[in-house]
Amino acid sequence: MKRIQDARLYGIVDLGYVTPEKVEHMTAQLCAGGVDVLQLRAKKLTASEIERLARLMLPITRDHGVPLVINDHLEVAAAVGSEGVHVGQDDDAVAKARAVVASACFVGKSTHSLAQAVAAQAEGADYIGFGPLYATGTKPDYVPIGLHEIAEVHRLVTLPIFCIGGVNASRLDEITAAGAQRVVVVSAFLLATNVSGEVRALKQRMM
Ligand code: 3NM
Repeated sequence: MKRIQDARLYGIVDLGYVTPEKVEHMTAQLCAGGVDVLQLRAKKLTASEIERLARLMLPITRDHGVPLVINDHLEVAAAVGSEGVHVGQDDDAVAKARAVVASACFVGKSTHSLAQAVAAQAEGADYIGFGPLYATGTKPDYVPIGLHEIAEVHRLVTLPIFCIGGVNASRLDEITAAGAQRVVVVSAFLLATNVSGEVRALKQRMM
């Protein structure tokens, strides 16, 4: 199983883009392309439906040695034994997450400013998301933070930092030039004509 510390490319199966029937196929394509970690994110589904989808994904992700992260739903992460769980700023605290999930389960947290990034590290997160860098249809209500704080967040925070929000192949060079070492890509993968090819091409540029 890959370790979160070694991950550079983070994919998300977001049910805003993928229908439940396509979750297994999408999971297989993202893993085949080479994502290092994969999240299940479904803002509008019930916990039991998310649990059902997680159980479909796990044999595929484990076959590829890719950790599966459950977004928001601590109980689902605990029930299915996922390798990771992810919480947002408005969700449960990291300590609450740790109390619910297994000790081996890593905990990630979304951050949208330098102050939140520093706070998430102090709170004991295992990794952070940092963004949204650009305006994104996946989180339409969030104000983009741009690229200018990427270098500073890497000075202030020693955890793995996954830059997120509007990341795609045509922006990757400016994002890495700004100091990003790890990225999350959602819609640019899920909407690609050739998902595994898109992942593979971007992964090569992250190594
Ligand atoms: N979290 P896309 S931005 C799920 O800034 C998510 O915390 C963000 O999707 C954050 O790659 C985001 O399609 C959406 O822009 C990323």
